[in-house]
Amino acid sequence: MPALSFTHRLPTLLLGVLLLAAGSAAAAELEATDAKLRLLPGDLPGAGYFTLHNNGDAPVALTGAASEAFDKVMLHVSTEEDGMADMHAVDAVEVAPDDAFTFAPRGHHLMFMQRSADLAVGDSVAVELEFQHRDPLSVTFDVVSPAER
Ligand SMILES: [Cu+2]
Repeated sequence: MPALSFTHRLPTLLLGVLLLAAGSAAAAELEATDAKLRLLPGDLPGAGYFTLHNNGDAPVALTGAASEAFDKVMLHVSTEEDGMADMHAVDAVEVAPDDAFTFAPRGHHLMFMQRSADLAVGDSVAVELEFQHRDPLSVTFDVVSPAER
């Protein structure tokens, strides 16, 4: 029944048009949601988690990140071999069009090293996500305690 399926698709189409009208197409193409920085005490590195949404029509490759509050930010992935937790650096994370990639505990994360600014739980931190062949994306990370999620 073509008429019925058209009716069902209509609200989605309308929503898409409204979203495009609300913001610039460039801003909506790539977005990071649920960005959190898990702060550890002292000089211990913090871990960043977020979901990167690629709403565009070309793949994107996240190649790094930077923040004024830390001297160094790295892309890491956690691994577990023979019950031993470890982590190593990742060169890039690719996200296909219409796909999303989640950085989460025990998986990929941003490693925030060598803190250069005072931070406390409840603060927010500006982080630039860096990509291959495209401008960086500025994302605000909420600073959370290690006990959170
Ligand atoms: Cu790490």
